[in-house]
Order: sequence, then C-alpha cells, then structure tokens
Amino acid sequence: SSHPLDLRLPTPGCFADPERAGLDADAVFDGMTEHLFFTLGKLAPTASNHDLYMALSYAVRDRLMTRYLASLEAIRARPHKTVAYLSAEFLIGPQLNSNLLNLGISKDIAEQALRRFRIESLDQILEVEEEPGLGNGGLGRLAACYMESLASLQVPAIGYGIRYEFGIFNQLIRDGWQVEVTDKWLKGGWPWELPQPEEACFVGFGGRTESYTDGKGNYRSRWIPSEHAIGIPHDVPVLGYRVNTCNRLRLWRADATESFDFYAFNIGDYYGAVEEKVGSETLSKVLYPNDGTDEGRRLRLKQQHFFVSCSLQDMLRSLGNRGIPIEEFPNHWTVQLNDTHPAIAVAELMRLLIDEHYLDWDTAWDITTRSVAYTNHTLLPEALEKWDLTRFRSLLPRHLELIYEINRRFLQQVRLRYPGNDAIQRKLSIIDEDGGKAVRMANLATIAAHHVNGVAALHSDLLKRQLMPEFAEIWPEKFTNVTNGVTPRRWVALANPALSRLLDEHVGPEWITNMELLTKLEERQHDTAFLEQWGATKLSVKRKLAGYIHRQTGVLVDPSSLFDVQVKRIHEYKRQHLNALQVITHYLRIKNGQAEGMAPRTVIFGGKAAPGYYMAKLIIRFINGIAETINADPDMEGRLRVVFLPDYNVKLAEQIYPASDLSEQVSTAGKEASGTGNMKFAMNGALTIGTLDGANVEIRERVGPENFFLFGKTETEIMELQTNGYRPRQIVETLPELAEALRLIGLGHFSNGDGELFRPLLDNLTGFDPFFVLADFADYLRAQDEVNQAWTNRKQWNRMSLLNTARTGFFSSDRSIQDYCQTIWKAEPFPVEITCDVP
Ligand code: B1N
Repeated sequence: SSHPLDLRLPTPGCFADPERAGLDADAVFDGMTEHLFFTLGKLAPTASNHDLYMALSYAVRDRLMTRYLASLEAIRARPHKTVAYLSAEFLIGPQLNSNLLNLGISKDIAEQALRRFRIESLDQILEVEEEPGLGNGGLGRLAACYMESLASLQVPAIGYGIRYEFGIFNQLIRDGWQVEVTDKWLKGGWPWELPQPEEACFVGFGGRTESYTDGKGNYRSRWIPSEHAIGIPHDVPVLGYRVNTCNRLRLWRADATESFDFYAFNIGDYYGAVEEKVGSETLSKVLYPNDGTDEGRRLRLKQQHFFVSCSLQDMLRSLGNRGIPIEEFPNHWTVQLNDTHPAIAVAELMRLLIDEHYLDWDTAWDITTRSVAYTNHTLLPEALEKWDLTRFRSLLPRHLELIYEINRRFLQQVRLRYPGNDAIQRKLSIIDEDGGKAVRMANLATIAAHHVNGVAALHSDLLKRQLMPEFAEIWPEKFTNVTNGVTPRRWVALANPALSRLLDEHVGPEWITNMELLTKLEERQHDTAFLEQWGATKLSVKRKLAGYIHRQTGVLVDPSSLFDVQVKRIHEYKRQHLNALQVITHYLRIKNGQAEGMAPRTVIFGGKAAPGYYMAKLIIRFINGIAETINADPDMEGRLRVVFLPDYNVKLAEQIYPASDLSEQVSTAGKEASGTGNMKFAMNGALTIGTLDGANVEIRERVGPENFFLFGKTETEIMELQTNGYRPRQIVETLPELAEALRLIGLGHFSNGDGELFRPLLDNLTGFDPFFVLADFADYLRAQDEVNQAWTNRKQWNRMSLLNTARTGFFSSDRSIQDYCQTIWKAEPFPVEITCDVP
C-alpha cells in the first residue's frame, strides 16, 4: 500500500525546483538518471548495484531538502523551543529505506524506477547499503529511535554527536573466536551527510588558566589552551513519518587547526605542526567499543569535550544569529544528556557563559540548571564515569576550577541540611576523595540537571533508592522515569512488511503513528483463521532468515522449528552463558532419550563482545563450540540447531526480530537498565522468556503474565543472596543435569577434547558466579519446559503472539518522546508548512 504525501510542490522562487521534488516513479527515475550521470560519473548500462544505490539515495536526499530547509527556515523565522539531544553514540542504521518510507515513496514506486535500470527488487539495492555503526548497542540505538520519533511528532530537535571515521568494529568468527575488523563505513562514499565547513567551531585542550582584570576593573578568569581542534559539522537529515518536519543530526568531525599549522610552519617547526594535525584528527577517528564499561581513557574525555563544546557553541551562536539575548537560552534550548558521556556540558556551558559571554555566576548557573537534564542508563559500577583528577586537570584545567566551585556551593547546601554528617558529603561530592582522586560525572550531571531520569520503571526506582538515595532526598521532584521505546517505523513497518500488511488490513494504517490502536487486534484472538494467518506470516519471515543463516554459516535450519533468539551485546550480566547451558541440557535430554515431547528448536545467538573483555569473548567461543558439536551430531538432526550469527548490527537486527518466536531476556534482575530489543521482539509477536529486569517488568504487565514466560530471582532476592553468602557449588550438587553439563564442558566435549579451553568460565561459574547464573538455572529450565509445552499447542501460541503485538504499543518511542516533552523538556510540536513565499 502506498501513502502518497500530498505535498504542495514548491514553485520557482520557493525552496526547490518542483521537477526535482516529485515522488512518483518517473520523477525518481529522472533523479536517479541525473545523479548517475552528473554526480557519480557513470553510464546506466555499466552501473553497479552500488552505483544505483548511490543514485537512488541522492535522488531521495534531494526530496528531503524541501522539508529540511523549510524546517530550518520555520525555526529561524519563528523561534520555538528545540530539543538538543547530546549523545556520544547514534546508531542510526541504514538510511535509504527509512527515508523512502517516511517520504511516502512506496516500494512499488521505487521498483518501477529501478526496473528501468534492470533491477527487479528494491532489496537488491538495500542490500549493498553500508550502515554507519556510530554506537555500541542499546544506548546509541535509542538515540536514533528518539530522533526519528521527534521528527515524526514534529518537535524541533537536533541530535549532536561525533562523526567517527571508524564505527563499531565488524565482527568475524574465526575458529569460533571473535575477530575485530576496522569498520570503514565511509569507503564507498556515504550520501546522507551534508558537511557544513562554514559552521566549524574551535575547541581548546590542555594549557593553563589565568586571572586578569577587565577594562571595568572586574577580576576574571580565562583559559589559555595549549592545543586546539576544529569541529566540522556533518549534518544528516532526519525526516519524520509523512510530515514536513525534517530535523537534523549534527555530527562533528575533528580537523586540524590551520592557523596553528601556519604559525608553526613559519617558525620552522614543520614536524610540530604536523604532529598537532595528526593529534587533532585522531579525535573523531574511532568509537570506543565498550558497552557498559568505563576505561577512563584520556582520548575518550577529549572526544567528549570536543563534541560537547562544538555543540554548545553552536546553540549559543544560533541565539546570537537571531539577536536573542543569552539569558533566553533555556527558553530556546532544552539540553538532554544521554548518560554522562556528554556531562562535561555542565562545566563547558558555565565556562562559555562566564568566561566568553561575561555573565556572573548566579546567572550562568540559573541558565545551565534550567536547560540541562540527565538520563541515566546504567547502575553497573564499572560503567559510571570517573576521571582521574590529574588527568582531568591537565586536559581541562578551567573546567576543573568551575567544577570545584559548583561542588563548593553544592556541599555548602548539603552541610546546612546535614550538619556534621561527613559521610554524606563525601558521598555526594563531585570529587571522589577515596584512593586516587577522581571527578564523578554522574554527580556533576545530577547536581546541575533539572530532571534526572532512568529508562524503565524498575531502573528509575533503583536509581533513586540504591544509587542516589541522598540526592533523591534532597531533590525528590528531580527524579523521574521515562520508559524507553523503539520506533515502529523501522522496527515494524520496515523490518516486517508481511506483518505490517496484516496490521494495515485489520487495524488500519494509522497504527504506525498510534501503536495503541493495535489493541484492536485482540478482537481476533479467538479467530482460528486469523490465528493461522498470523502463524503463516511469521513462518514466511522465518523462511527468509533461514536462507540468510544458511548463506552466512552453512547451517541448514528448519523454518518450522521454534526460533529461540538472543541478540544483544555479549556481557556476563546479560547471561548468554545461562542460555548456552540450557542448550546443553536440551542436547543431553535428546542424547539420553528423555526428549519425548520436546519440539524442534533453533537457538540463535548474535552480538559483539568488547575487544578487551576476555570473559565475553570466551562466551562467544563457548557458544560456537556448543554449536559445532550439536550441529555435527546426527542425533540432533531435525531436533536441535545452534547458530551464532556473526556481526550483529542494525541491518541484521531488522532480519532477526520479525523472524523470532522466543525472545531471550535473561539478565540478572537489577542489572539491565531497560533493554530495547525486548520491545522489538514483543511488537513483532515473539514471546518473552525473561527475568523481572528492566523493561521486561513492564512488558509482562502489559501483555499479561499468562503471555510471558517468567523465571528467576527478583532483584531483592538477588540482593539477599549476595548479603547472605552465595555458594554456587552447592547448587551444582543439587542439580544433576547442571552437574552433567559442567562435567562435559570440563571434559572438552564442546572443544574438540580440550578440557582447558572453557576452564575460566567453569571456574567463574562454580567459584563466584557474580551474575547468579547457577542460582537461576533450575527455574530457567522450568520456564523453558513451559515454552515447549506452549509451542506444542500452536493455536494457543499464535494467540499469545498476537496479544504480544496487540499490547505493546506503549513501547513505541513516540510515547517515550511525548513523556520527555511533557515532563522534562516542556517542548511542543511545531508543524512546518511548506509555502512558497518564505525566502
Ligand atoms: O542503554 C539502553 C538500555 O536499554 C540498556 O539496558 C543499557 O544497558 C544501555 C557506556 C553504555 N547503559 N549504558 C550504556 C554504552 C556505552 C558506553 O560507553 C555505557 N548502555 C546502556 C538504552 O537506555
């Protein structure tokens, strides 16, 4: 079904030539032809699929420009509060299909144009698109969903981040191990960005501070950096769904400072100049591949300050350009910190206001605290950013002075409130005084933010009660929750066209912007014919994934088997090894003839491990060892298959979620802040086997406990176990199936006889088991048996699946963004009209 947008085509003197903005097949074909010839220098008969991808992308990009420029112009002409979403990661995924959808160019229209280049299906072209992996996992992907929803809800917004030259590494699997390969996503040219060198910003590093007296006799401070970089904005248009609002993602690329080059060149220090050039270009070179661990590396702090400083300067400049007084900043910008990665913004905004715009402290602090809000995404202590004080001072000496002053004033309040309570002061201080001194970024962000939010109900509650109880007591109204969400455009409409057609038919096409309408599906929950159609739709999508699995791994999987899927970053707290142990038990039951009534299963894993995270990499090797043994065993034929899909990324995720029957969400309770994959699975009709962790709790509440396979200890029970002393070895003694699985691993059954290979994993599990894998094992098996039972009654399963889709509309990122707009940002939609008399 196509939804042509009734855009008043611009006439000459307006934003663009109407001939370049048409959305019909002829216009798209003409656009492609022109770009192939003039932009790419290719002739149609010799054009490769990549050339045609580029030509189509440029033609589509042209069609974004009317709306993009109209959106910028609308804000310039009539100021309106704009969301500035600051994030070190934006995992935006492939752009072509998303822009086609949001513009209203149907697959049919695109294929009509493509056929004139002898291309039969749009998929052939989408296949060659390289995705920018500018994020690690959930946090970066969330930022991308939020940008899409902001535009679709017509809220003016700009995403600020870093244009990494190399994104998250590509993952190969060699001999069962992860191998990292540099992600050269820019190598074939990337058509979706618009560099804006004229809006470059300067950023300083290092050096010293000094005091001086200005012309009016005021004492002032200033920073004399020893190094500089230039940030060049690269803008990516973000079009909303069938609206004129086209916001932008402004990604900064670090460049060398020419003025300094020339200076050094003149005095003969040619190598010094080149060195600085090399140094500053390295800044936006590569994304740090750690998801949920802070390494405290100097270059990372440099990256953070680099993009934050550019972004704040950009916001201040836009006020200046429109002649708006700087005191108005909080009415024009609402600055959201996506975790503490951009938290240096607090100090940088103070510095810009005080040192460069000559405001007094109180005015500057008032502006800062009325503008900035902070989202916490993790409670894991190893992820909380702390910068060594000496290192921090050497890189950002002026910022440290300002942080000391923020801290001094804050601790003064704390002393008044809790006289004589030294412990509380030590705990709340921005400066960690225990051991090596360090700057705690979460404390800085929390003190300055007008709102602090967690990303799921349970997480926000733990944030208040466990991580920051004292802050929450001082500022109870500051703390709030905004449960994460995902965009239904990408994760249902684009990823699952088969399901979308069904939803269009039975709910009406409005579901795509109003996911709560999906509850209408419940009317069909007892309709046998419909449930069969529901199951058939799922099966058709599973066939496609089976084909992909075969091509990628050589493993043949049965599309009618239960697709049991765990895709996410590899981390001990996410417990992929718990799932792996379950697979071994399943294998042993088949081997021992105890598998009567066990339905055929295909267990699919995917995810990257941080390159320095040894245990995570060993878990990948473990899964691949299990897969090798099981897939080679004739007894497993038609009963059990195990697959590790290499290089899990957005593109692959779009193939996987729609083809899944069972969603594995098995993290240790209290450890996964929210999760967002869990939402994508449920919307696409997968049932969840999961713990009471993150957003699982809310998913279960909404789909109903009877449509969710719950297992495992609660967060409270885990805490109790921890304090009362946890003995994993005792658990092994009471569970013969577990003992047998561990024994086989130790004998090298899954490692070609090498009994030592997985020793560190075994020792970890039977020794400390820091994530309570063994504590939850028996209950997990019990829940898996229930899954098996439920799958055997296929009509019942399809009904449960349907109810999962019907009841997960809440997890649309449109709802999350509406929450942020109302409770935190106080930002409103600002529809953009395309008229012909604006410029
Ligand atoms: O953020 C997601 C949540 O859904 C996940 O539960 C949460 O784990 C994830 C340091 C992180 N928290 N912290 C990070 C990423 C990169 C990095 O360098 C920490 N990612 C999350 C969205 O809310």
